[in-house]
Amino acid sequence: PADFNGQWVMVTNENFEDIMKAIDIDFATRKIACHLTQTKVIVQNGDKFETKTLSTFRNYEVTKGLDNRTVQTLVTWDGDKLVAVQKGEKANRGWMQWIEGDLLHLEIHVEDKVCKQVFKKK
Ligand code: RET
Repeated sequence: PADFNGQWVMVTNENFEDIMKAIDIDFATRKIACHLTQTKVIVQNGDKFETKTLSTFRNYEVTKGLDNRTVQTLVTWDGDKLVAVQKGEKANRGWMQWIEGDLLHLEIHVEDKVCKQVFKKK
């Protein structure tokens, strides 16, 4: 499989606010969160991943939700892309993550909203 190991610093973040709205993150949190430079720390061992999304404001570990909803997450490989399907109350929820050169791409989707994030290897 592809190698995602490392620290990745956000360079672009499109439509993140739409995603936060779609999972009902409150206004005050959204206003702060959409300006954060997020860092992703990934520890990968073959098919085993520990991914943390860090920021000066709040952190996120994939096993814990931000919106208190229960989702059933299934992550699979599509070639060298990681594809997550998150079954739950919100339709079409999940994300896709892949590497191009020294960039990490992450596309997050909920309902009809799509957020595109790009991170650069530190
Ligand atoms: C932050 C800041 C506080 C508010 C919100 C956040 C959202 C984090 C998200 C992370 C998704 C990570 C994924 C990782 C895949 O490997 C930045 C913690 C709402 C949505 C999909």
